[in-house]
Amino acid sequence: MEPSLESIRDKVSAGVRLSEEDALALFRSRDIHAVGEMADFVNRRVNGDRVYFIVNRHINPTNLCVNRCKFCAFGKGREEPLAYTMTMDEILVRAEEAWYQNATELHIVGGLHPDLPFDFYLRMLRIIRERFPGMHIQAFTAVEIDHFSRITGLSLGEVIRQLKEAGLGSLPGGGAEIFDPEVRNRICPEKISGDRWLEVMEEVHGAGLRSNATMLYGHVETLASRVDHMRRLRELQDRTGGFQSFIPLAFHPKNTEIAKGYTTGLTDLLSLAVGRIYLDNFLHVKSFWIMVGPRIAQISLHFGVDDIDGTVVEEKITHAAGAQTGQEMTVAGLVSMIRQAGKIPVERDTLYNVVREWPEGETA
Ligand code: V47
Repeated sequence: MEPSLESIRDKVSAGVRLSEEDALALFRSRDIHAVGEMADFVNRRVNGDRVYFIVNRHINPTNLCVNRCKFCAFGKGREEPLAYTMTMDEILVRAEEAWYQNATELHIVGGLHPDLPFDFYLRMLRIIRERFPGMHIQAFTAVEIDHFSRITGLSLGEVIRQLKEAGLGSLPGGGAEIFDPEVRNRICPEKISGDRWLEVMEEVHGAGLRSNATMLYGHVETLASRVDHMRRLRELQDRTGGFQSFIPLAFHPKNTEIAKGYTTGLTDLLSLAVGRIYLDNFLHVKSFWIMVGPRIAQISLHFGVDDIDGTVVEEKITHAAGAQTGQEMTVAGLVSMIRQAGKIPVERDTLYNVVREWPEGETA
């Protein structure tokens, strides 16, 4: 083991919280086995051998976006040929498909549309809740919540109250990117600040809703800015306890304004493992197989990850940026991937209630 990792391993074994310097040393390490072993140790203490997955469906109602983030290939201006906005019926057809596929969650996020009114989103939530009761609606990034507050003039608290009343169940973790203002100004100068993202999440948690947290890596960020990002997440989680899972997102460069290659397997595994070790107040660390690929997602189950998201079905954001993965994973595929890794597959709902366990021998 690299000598610099020994004192960190002692802290991890004793359950002592890591410092930012420790996290940096882990990111700099090339002793992937040692880092993986620590992450696995921490994960097992919390989740044992259980690995969660969810039967869900992503819906992206519009790619029109008033922001022009340089890392994003999904967002479009009104005049661009690939711009689209789904009708309510198009959204509902997707929700209905999900319902018939026994999905327990709809994951709905989109661009900041220049003129769709807040009422459209409230109506969407109400209709989905009415027609497909029991399906949890996880929708709108913190960036969209801020947008709703700006277009309506309502406070964050009031926006969240109305969304919750209409059927919003929780928030996904998108839009976090990297909080460090220097990096953020280079990759998404028009987007809300990191402080604002955290402020929205604090309000969301205060309103009794859970959310996730993401970190976009593999672009122009520094290792120190990744650690800073995770530090701010850990601090907020200490205050609210409202985050359910941490999801590092691997940057995809195609059709974006950031000239970079794809991330490597080593960077992907380190990001997941360091997240698991440093974020000692997050119960779940999730591999989004769409972004890291099913192979790394499977191996990551030995690097601190306890959750693979999900059946998905249709994915537009990463695929606009050159994702090589498919868009759908079957339950049988997820179960076998988890089992092959020597773990116990557990289908969960959005709030990590167990829907079904898949003990050895049972096939999907
Ligand atoms: O907010 C945009 C990222 C996010 C690119 O909460 C890109 O459970 C890579 O947040 N390359 C949307 N990433 C996806 C997201 C998510 C996904 C799965 C699960 C959950 C969850 C959340 O994707 C955006 C942005 O951070 N993104 N462009 C790109 N070129």
